[in-house]
Amino acid sequence: MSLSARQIGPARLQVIVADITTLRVDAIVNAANSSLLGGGGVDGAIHRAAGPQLLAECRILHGCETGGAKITSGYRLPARHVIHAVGPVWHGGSRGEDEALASCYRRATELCQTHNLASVAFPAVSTGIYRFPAERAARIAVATTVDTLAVAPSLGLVIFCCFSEASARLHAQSLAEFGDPCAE
Ligand code: AR6
Repeated sequence: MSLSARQIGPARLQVIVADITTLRVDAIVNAANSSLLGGGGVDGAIHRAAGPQLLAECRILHGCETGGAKITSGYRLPARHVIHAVGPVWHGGSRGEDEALASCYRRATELCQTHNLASVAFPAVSTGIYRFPAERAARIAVATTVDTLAVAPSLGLVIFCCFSEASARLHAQSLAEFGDPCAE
């Protein structure tokens, strides 16, 4: 169920509470680490659901820098692709964490355009094991994605797929600052 939705130009932006591995979209975004070789949290869930071929493809990518993103196939997932984005570990905010988090969302959105994808779902990157403060992360996630939509006209649907009601509320609050409310 969509808790909040806005229309920004051709793109509909939604906030939902769901397990991202269940979504049938062109791409789901993974909150990966720089090895791209799997881990816990949403990364573990995505690799479990996609199956071993995902790890095999990740191995040939040779990692990814913090703030970057790389795309693979989705294998057994309902999603066609996985965009592996590497968020920053939170160290208090003075080590470029905001910029690195924004860069993840920007790079992931740009990859959607490069691959002509029409729908994408983001988890709340860095807000779990990497301890980025949730409210600050939600503002950066929404603001950066809205900004980057201008260079990603292929995208008709952007989903902020939250894992808790609290996280969804934060994303909905940020989204309320942009665009026109949609009919639910
Ligand atoms: N669907 C949607 N969101 C989820 C799911 C799911 N199935 N599972 C967790 N979340 P985290 P990080 C939420 O810890 O902070 C891994 O080991 C979760 O509640 O997955 O970026 C990687 O390999 C939180 O809101 O990622 C890295 O080493 C959000 O996803 C490291 O963790 C992100 O939490 C990355 O840490």
